[in-house]
Amino acid sequence: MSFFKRIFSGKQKESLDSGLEKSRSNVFQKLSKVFTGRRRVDEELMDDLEEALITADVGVDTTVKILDRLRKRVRFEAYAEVQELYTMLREEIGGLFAEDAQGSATVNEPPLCQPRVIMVVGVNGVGKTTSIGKLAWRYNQAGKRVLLGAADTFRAAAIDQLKIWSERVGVDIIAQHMGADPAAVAFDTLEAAVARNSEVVIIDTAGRLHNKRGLMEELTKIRRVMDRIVPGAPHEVLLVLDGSTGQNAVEQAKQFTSTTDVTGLVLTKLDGTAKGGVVLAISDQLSIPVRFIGIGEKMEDLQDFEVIEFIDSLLPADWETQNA
Ligand SMILES: Nc1nc2c(ncn2[C@@H]2O[C@H](COP(=O)(O)OP(=O)(O)O)[C@@H](O)[C@H]2O)c(=O)[nH]1
Ligand SMILES: [Mg+2]
Repeated sequence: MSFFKRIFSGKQKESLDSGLEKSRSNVFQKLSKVFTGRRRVDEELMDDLEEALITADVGVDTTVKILDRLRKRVRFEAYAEVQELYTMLREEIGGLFAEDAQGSATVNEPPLCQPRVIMVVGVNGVGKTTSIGKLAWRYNQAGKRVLLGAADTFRAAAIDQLKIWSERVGVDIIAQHMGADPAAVAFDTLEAAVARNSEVVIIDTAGRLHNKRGLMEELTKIRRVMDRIVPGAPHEVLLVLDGSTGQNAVEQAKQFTSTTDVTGLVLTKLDGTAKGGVVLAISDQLSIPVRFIGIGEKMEDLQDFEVIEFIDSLLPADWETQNA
């Protein structure tokens, strides 16, 4: 039995499409410039395509990988019409990520231990608390008993924000006063989870930069305390990244994951940006899987990241007809 439905429903695809609207039109605009008025695939066109993908936030390294494959194919097939190149592009990107995604196929595995403890980390304002609310909603919808822990005690507003989400979703929350020791809140939350027989615990944390030593040590302390109550906790550490920051999100992910054990990534705010191509860069560049993407501010707006659906949405198969 899996936690969430594995199959992508038509409704999910629809919201993914509308969430990625800005990114898609950005990619289209860039590709149109490459393809318009040209009939033959030559090296100049390939260079332009390369540049288009890089500036669509797919990033240099990932673009180079895709273009290498495409160049080999174009060379091998000796002659290619510009029309065919879009199809080839989709195929090669799809192939690249389908291979990469194989190792991360455990996205929706059921919990192995109870309670399953998820700790959420990342810098300020990226969407941690919002993603926790959405995630709590999904677990709640899946019939799980969820408990939230407000371990971001830095600002009173942060605690209130999580409380509002807990009410909206209809799940319990453990919170203390502003300025309380985050590790103590995590401790209380796990104790309560054990007592209440909660199935999923999600711990919010204060925004921190990977290079702020004191704050990073605080994370270690929170972990240690949780492990004492529920051995092995946290079972998941989700790093939240703001997708609208494009390549900065890639850098942030690289730096954060080099100092903290992170098990999965959450990319938020893809609805408000044309930089959605960055998701491809991140899932190619990091060995940690992108688990969820945020495509809006509503409860339902957190989706599993499914690479094939994502590519389909960013580069639809019927682009030719749409743009004829
Ligand atoms: N449009 C959009 N806004 C989001 C998304 N995720 C978070 N936000 C907004 O980003 C802002 C910061 O989110 P918050 O959860 O407080 O960030 P935190 O500081 O990391 O906890 C809020 O205004 C959220 O509503 C998303 O997927 N799409
Ligand atoms: Mg927050």
